[in-house]
Amino acid sequence: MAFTFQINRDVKFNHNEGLLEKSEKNRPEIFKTKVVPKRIVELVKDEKKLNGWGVKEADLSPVDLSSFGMRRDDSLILDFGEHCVGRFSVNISSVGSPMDAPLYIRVRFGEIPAELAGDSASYEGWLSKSWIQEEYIHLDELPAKLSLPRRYSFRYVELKVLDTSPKWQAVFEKPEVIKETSADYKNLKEISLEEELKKIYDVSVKTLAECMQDVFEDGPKRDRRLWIGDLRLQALANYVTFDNAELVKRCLYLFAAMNTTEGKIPANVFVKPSCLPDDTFLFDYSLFFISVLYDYEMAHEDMKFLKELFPVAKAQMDFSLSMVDEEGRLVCREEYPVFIDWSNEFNKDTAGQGVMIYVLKQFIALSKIMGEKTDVYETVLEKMVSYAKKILFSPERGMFLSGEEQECNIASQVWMVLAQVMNEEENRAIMTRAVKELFPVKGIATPYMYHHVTEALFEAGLKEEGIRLLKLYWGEMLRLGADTFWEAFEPENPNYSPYGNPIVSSYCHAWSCTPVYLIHKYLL
Ligand code: RAM
Repeated sequence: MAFTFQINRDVKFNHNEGLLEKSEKNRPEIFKTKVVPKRIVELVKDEKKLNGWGVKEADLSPVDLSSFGMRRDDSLILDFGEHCVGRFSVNISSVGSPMDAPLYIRVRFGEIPAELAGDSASYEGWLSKSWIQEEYIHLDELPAKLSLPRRYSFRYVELKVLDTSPKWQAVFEKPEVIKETSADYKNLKEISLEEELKKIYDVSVKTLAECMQDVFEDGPKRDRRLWIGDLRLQALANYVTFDNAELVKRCLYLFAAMNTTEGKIPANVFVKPSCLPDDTFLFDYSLFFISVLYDYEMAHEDMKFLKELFPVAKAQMDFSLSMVDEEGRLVCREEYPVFIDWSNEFNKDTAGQGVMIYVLKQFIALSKIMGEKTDVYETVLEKMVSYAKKILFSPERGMFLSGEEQECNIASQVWMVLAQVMNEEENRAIMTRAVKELFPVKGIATPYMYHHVTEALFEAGLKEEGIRLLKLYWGEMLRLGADTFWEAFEPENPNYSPYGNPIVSSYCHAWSCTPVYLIHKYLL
């Protein structure tokens, strides 16, 4: 795991009130629906499920709750039958003698069973433990309706009585969640597909919907925030499903309003309690602002919007050009890393060059729509492509190499293919080699990178390989029990968590929602 915190307190940000107002005008409607638990379950060890935990139906059912008094250390797990993002409430009363002590309970929320099997006290990971969805609550008076103010992301809710008194028991009734999403299911069209792909399709739609909130969040459990790398993929998946154009606009306005005075777009922004950019910068994420704008234009031609945001896109591109040397080589800086994937175990120079070429082409296309001159950009593009072809491509290996060690990794092939540096036939040959020599992919835990690998296979015309990877990667998450697709999954090491403990991992994560986009683009 190599994603590290950045602290860049000296960076000066713009705060364009006009653009922020526009982002506000595009704030989405939040649709709310009530869901009640479908059953009560118990945790069971199950090696076939993620982290070795599954559930089985308990003898008690939700309708029996009103006659079930709970005393010290009693607990139960409510199963809502689907992944939910929303607000939880439950009515609690006491039975027996008068309530001679407060009720003390613990409420835990889990997207997967394993989260409830863990003990939060043992968590020592580098990510804040404040993300653990667990509350300790005192109630002095019963009956009461407990309505938790936070929004949670879960399928399972564990209610545990830490103490009552020997004289009375607590009774829980009418547990419910009011689910929240800005995805309008009315816009979703039915499609027909063979069974396994349809299941993958449906779960990726659900993943997307759960992440569509007031902004496109990366994960409704964590980080509950607008990250541009996730946004780019969500927007693509959104156009072929819910098609909430305003939500994409809102997110683009937010980034555009809060770039740095040098023109750099931050990797993520906060919107609560007020709009604030994060002082984290990833080279490729910044560039993807242009990509999201380009994709938006392709999906919803909107000249007025493009005119508003083009100067911000141009500032980002002009800043990025300063990182390209005379030969056409992208020279990245340590304080502005290329992300590509969480892993830092491989060299990212060539992949970074591929991303820059990919985005530069989109920027030139946008400039042409704007009627702007493009010669400066075309010159750099030519140089970058020629550097890639002459220096980075190895005719002997039939693939691209990266860094001083001349490393041949999957990310380089993928981004050079996505950037269409070579022609169709060459791309096909490159990905065919990659499949032969670099598959099965190892050491990659993000669906984000797996998305790009799969897309590169389709782009190179290797349809069967693309389908195989879709089924292998996203299909395997389903086999391990996924209701929504995860933030991290390393097929060769399924129980891997980037944080050393599943309780802070996100099991509904935007950057894994892309099968729906890939299926629409390449298979329907
Ligand atoms: C993590 C999140 C987010 C991603 C960044 C780079 O914090 O998973 O989705 O975009 O990494």
